[in-house]
Amino acid sequence: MPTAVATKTKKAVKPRKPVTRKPAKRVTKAAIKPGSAKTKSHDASDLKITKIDTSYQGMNLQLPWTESPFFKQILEKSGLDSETKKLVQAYSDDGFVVVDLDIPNFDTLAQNIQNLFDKDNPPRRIHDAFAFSEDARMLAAHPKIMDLLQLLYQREPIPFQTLNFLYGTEQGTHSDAIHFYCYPERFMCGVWIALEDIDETNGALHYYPGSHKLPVYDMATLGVVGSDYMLEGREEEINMTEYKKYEQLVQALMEAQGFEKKHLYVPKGKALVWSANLFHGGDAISDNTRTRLSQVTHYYFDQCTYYTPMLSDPYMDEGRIRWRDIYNIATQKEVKQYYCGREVKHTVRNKETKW
Ligand SMILES: O=C(O)CCC(=O)C(=O)O
Ligand SMILES: [Fe+2]
Repeated sequence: MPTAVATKTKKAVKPRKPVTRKPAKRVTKAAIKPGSAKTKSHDASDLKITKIDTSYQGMNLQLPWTESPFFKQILEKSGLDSETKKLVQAYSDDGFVVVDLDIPNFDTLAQNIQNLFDKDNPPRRIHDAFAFSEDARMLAAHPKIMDLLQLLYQREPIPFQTLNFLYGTEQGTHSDAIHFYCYPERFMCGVWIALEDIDETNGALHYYPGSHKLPVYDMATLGVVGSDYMLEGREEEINMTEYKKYEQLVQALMEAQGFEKKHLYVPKGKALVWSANLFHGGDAISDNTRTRLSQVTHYYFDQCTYYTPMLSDPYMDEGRIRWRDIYNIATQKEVKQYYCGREVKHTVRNKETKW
């Protein structure tokens, strides 16, 4: 499993055009206690990379074992110690875990990441900072995170993109499975790291425990042909139009199904791992003087195929699937894709190549 973070080679990834907003000072208010709403967290320090037999009655399903219908049986015979069992059980039940990363020199690292943002006209987010920031790359491929994900998925984790935020995103609730997904299903997750204290006023992350157990909804569920936007070169436009319908669906789902909204009020250094279909988003910022420095890394796992659901219609024509080329931030290599153990090659479609 790749844990070492190489320091030399850099991939020329062009960060996306940043969205700018007014600069604000980074103020930490002594009166506000981060983590005051008590977020239970686990210690990620002593995890042993344990290879677990994820089969049940000779069947090894193409699903993360934590999301398998045989999870209980597999966990019982896993041989994991009781603390690790609790952590894995929590991930299976809730779709997330909060962990202490306990990274040395964390303040320097956080400061280095803050320095990536232009002081006078800071972008609200930096896409794929790992390409030019060793700190962002180190966080994305951190051994503690890689070990934890290896445990939870029993496959090699593939960090494939980083997002650094200076401010709260105020992003509507969603499941990442609408943006990037895979087959076999559910082999994807996000790791969100607080690079400064997070509380009620600086736009905390929110999430709905247990919501990962819902089906994966896509644009076609709403009767929308997302691939048309790709064919017509209107990829950006779908976000402003049909995606709003998706956000409305999610709101209605959370309410109708009675999921409880939780907020990640944590001190810097804590990380939340969310599973592929856990619904989450960014809270409103109530204090505009506050930043919310953070990093999200999205991970796939090996032996899968990878695609963008919002622009795909697998059941239309011969199957319109917007495949993704994946670069592994940890190994610094392009990732081979597999279907049931067989290597497969896809063409990443766009307006020119069509289907
Ligand atoms: O940081 C946030 O507020 C949400 C980010 C998010 O949803 C993501 O990166 O997948
Ligand atoms: Fe997300």
